[in-house]
Amino acid sequence: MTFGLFEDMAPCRAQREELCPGAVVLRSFARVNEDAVCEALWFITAEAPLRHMITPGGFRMSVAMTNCGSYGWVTDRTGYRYDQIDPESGKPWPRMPSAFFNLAQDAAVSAGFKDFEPDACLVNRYEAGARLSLHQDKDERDFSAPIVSVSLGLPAIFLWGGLRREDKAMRIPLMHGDVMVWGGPARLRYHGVLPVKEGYHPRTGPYRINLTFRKAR
Ligand code: MD3
Ligand code: FE
Repeated sequence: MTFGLFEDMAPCRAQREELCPGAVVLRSFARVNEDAVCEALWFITAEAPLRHMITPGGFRMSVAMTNCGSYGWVTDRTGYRYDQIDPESGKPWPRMPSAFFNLAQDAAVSAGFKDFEPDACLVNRYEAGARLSLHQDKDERDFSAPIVSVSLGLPAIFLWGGLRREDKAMRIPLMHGDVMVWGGPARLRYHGVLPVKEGYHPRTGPYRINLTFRKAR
């Protein structure tokens, strides 16, 4: 019995695509422990509900967000920042579950980054039509740490640009369980997500969920 089980699981961590130095896609990497990851996710969103934040320009983001870990990424009319307090509740963000931390650390090691200790996990929830326009992630203090991102639920097309906004972006399909690691020279590249198509996924229902793990401080 167990042999059959392990034969099924082994290929999960085998597929890896190197996009450029510092950027790796680990296909299905998060599926090994997806039960624990999804369960932890519902616990976090119960404590710190997903919400549509307002950008400094006054726009409501189509992606709903929350955080766990010591720091959470927030935006409001005053700007973008990492904050130890959830502005909606006035309380600290939920702790980062060990299933999250271990997944992020394992993925970083697989991509060649030892000693990744994320202190922030941003949870992004995409409903049908939600998108993220091209941007750089620059609010972290130290760009030497990688970013690990985990895709769950509905598929999406990830836009992967260059170091300048005008650089032509490649389109990379991301499926449930895919994990990407971005470090080194890839860390400051522009990126985004095309509008998510309507659908239903047994794990997440009508949504795509993305977890991004960072070293904020
Ligand atoms: C490449 N999230 O939260 S994850 C974000 O799918 C964000 O929700 C997207 O961009 C999402 O900031 C993309 C993949 C990702 C995350 C961070 C990166 C790619 C990156 C940082 C630098 C370069
Ligand atoms: Fe980003």
